[in-house]
Amino acid sequence: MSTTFTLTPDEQRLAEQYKTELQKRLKPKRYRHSLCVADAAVRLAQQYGYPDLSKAYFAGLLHDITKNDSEQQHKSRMQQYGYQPSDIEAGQEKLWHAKTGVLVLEHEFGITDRELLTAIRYHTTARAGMTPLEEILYLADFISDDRDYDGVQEMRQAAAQDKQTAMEIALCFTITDLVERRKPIHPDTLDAYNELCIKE
Ligand code: DGI
Ligand code: FE
Ligand code: FE
Repeated sequence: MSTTFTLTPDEQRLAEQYKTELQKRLKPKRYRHSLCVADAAVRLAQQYGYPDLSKAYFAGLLHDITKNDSEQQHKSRMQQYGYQPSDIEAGQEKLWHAKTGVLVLEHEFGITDRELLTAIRYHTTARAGMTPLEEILYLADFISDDRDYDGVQEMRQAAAQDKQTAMEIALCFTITDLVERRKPIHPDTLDAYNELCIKE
């Protein structure tokens, strides 16, 4: 599907401000990933009939804003803004950026849009009962142009054909990988997987 999508002049100014901020916070590879996920989120929003393409774009752009923060930065943000990580979260650094990203966007960027914020909060683990934007961001993160893992082509094809199948493949991929590496699986990830299995 073609991407004829343009931001309004106000949104464009905001996007430029966010990009400047992202370039300060992220390594070049992660910055490029953020731009690619923003594009992928717009494409999926168009394919799945999600109406707010700008929101999909901003969710993609901002989703990894704290990804390159240090362990100490994550910990002090969680403490400062009163986020209590669960036991699994506390031991899994990879999960922190989805939570601290939301804290930064809420408290430092003044973003109040709950739909955008929850999409970012659950972009790593997924959860049961995901909103359309949460699913779009979750999948956009898997199929963005910068991704090159084994199986990315099948993942892109699935996302283009059917959202539910794509979610199943993505969750199975993640859970299998975590099991192989003997990593704990976040309950939200298992809830998302179980929900899809039960729906079949
Ligand atoms: O930030 P990205 O690299 O773009 O992607 P992401 O936010 O989806 O993070 C992927 C990482 O998160 C990957 O190393 C696996 C990890 N992860 C995802 N779900 C879980 C998880 N790690 C644990 N321990 N448990 C999970 O349920
Ligand atoms: Fe991420
Ligand atoms: Fe990402």
